[in-house]
Amino acid sequence: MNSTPIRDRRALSRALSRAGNATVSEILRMTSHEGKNCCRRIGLTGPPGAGKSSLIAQLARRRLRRSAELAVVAIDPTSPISGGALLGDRIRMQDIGADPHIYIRSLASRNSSDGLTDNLPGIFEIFDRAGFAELIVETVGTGQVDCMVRNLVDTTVLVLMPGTGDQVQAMKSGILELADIYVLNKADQPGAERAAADLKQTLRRRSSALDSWEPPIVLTSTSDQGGFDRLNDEIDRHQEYLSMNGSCGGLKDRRRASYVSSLVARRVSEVLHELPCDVLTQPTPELYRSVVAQLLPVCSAPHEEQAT
Ligand SMILES: Nc1nc2c(ncn2[C@@H]2O[C@H](COP(=O)(O)OP(=O)(O)O)[C@@H](O)[C@H]2O)c(=O)[nH]1
Ligand SMILES: [Mg+2]
Repeated sequence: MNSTPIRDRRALSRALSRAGNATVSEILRMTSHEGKNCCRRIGLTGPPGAGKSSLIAQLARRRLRRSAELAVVAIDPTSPISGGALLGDRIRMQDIGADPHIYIRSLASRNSSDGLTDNLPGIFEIFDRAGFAELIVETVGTGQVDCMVRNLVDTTVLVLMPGTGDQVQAMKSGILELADIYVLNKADQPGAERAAADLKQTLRRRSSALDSWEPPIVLTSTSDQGGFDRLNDEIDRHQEYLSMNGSCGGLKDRRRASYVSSLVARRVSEVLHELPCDVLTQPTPELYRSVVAQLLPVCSAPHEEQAT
């Protein structure tokens, strides 16, 4: 595809940092004008080490054939155990990092269980407004974050690998229900075919009453370029499915509702944090009223500003 290189990377980086550190009040001011909201979003999730970053490095060039500019957002846990993961991501993605049409941003999930300290929806909106046609986000595969990410992307890809009981873990945390495409990566390793068959069996039991999309299972491995091509095609097929079924509008409504819900939750914890200690000793109904009273001024701020 004919494309222009990303224009101002430094301005984009600054805007993303501002969004990542913004308070709820600042976020509401930043997002008072709706973005174009037409950036296609693909989420890759799955346990650490399954090969998500390696897959993104392979997928990115293929996606660029469909979009002029591609954003890649890699979210990693902020923990001493996986502290090296961000560096690992950068190494795995360094091949694509030099591409003038690809913008990569690594984010630490900090201590939040839902990834929202990084204001992920706000960060995605910045890519929207900057005119990116497509965005790939990599998240760490632990329950809450995955559920949240599903609310933020169009296509959720769950990446698993053979021989680790990943499917069982995924089932336990409920994420097996949530993916649009399943990838069994490291198909070069023993037990891949077996794991794919088990996964197929498990998915058969999944309720398909909600929609007519049947999630495919794609086997991938660094030693077979064909698997990456198939994954790329399945992503296209899912995006076509969404637009043919008019699901895009519903997805965007769900996305906005989830964003607002997370902002309210975050504002409540901001308010509780700011309250003087003596207010915290009040009986529950009074404390509740104090918190609610503090929420309202922030909600009305953007309108007041627009009116002036
Ligand atoms: N054997 C094999 N190893 C792979 C494959 N894909 C990735 N890896 C390796 O698996 C490790 C974890 O990969 P990474 O992409 O960082 O996983 P992530 O934590 O899910 O992002 C790295 O050492 C990769 O080189 C594959 O297809 N086959
Ligand atoms: Mg990674």
